[in-house]
Amino acid sequence: MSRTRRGALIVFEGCDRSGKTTQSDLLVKHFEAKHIPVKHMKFPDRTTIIGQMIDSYLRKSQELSDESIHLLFSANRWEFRNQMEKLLNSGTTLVVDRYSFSGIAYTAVKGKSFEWCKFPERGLVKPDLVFYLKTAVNSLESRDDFGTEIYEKGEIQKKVAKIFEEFCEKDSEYWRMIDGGRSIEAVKGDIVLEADRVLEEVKGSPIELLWP
Ligand code: Z5A
Repeated sequence: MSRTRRGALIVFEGCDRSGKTTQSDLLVKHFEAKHIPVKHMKFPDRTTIIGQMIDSYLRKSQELSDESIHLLFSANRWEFRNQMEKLLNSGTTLVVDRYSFSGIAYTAVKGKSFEWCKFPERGLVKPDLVFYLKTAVNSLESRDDFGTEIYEKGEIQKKVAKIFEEFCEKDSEYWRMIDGGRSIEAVKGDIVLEADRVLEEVKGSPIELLWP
């Protein structure tokens, strides 16, 4: 009896304007061209009621405590958790623009402990591959629209970048640091190679959860 091969959970992380949307779109198109079932997702997902509360906070029209906004970001992921697991098990690969690591990084820079930040993420699906698009913050500030939302400040982005780099070092078996300062095509080339490889690798392996 043939069993459906599972899809892979591939996440893009990075600072604001580092090219996550651009590269995750290109990766989705790459899989579509190969007729691989794929779904593009993005966190925060601003379409839900929780997502709309997050949107108001990011646009500075609603004030929230650090704890409340952290839990809302996490709850936004939990809204999609079961759907994500189902899609992966049915063979669909998920390409996700920001995930739990953004949740941890953007709250940790406000001074909350890592353990506190991680706790609400426990039990979400663990990515098979995370791309960290590393780009000099000074160059991001000149990209379109930088500076409109609450975290879009050079100082915050630099601290967040440091936390992503720590993840790359610590969890190197599924994190890949990609030099995002090159041309869009050059960045895509590296990503596609790694992503094709991971799709093959996960075929026989079970879905894992954050964090054991
Ligand atoms: N946040 C949080 O606190 N907690 C959480 O749990 C989560 C998020 C999930 C909104 O996230 C904020 O929420 C975010 C973290 C926080 N705050 N900050 N900072 P978001 O994902 O909705 O928004 P964003 O990070 O600001 O994403 P973005 O604006 O969509 O940026 P991007 O996707 O990384 O970049 P892009 O749209 O692909 O590219 C930006 C521009 O650069 C565009 O004009 C491109 O054409 C250009 N670009 C892209 N690649 C290149 C290269 N290689 N060279 C030159 N130019 C390029």
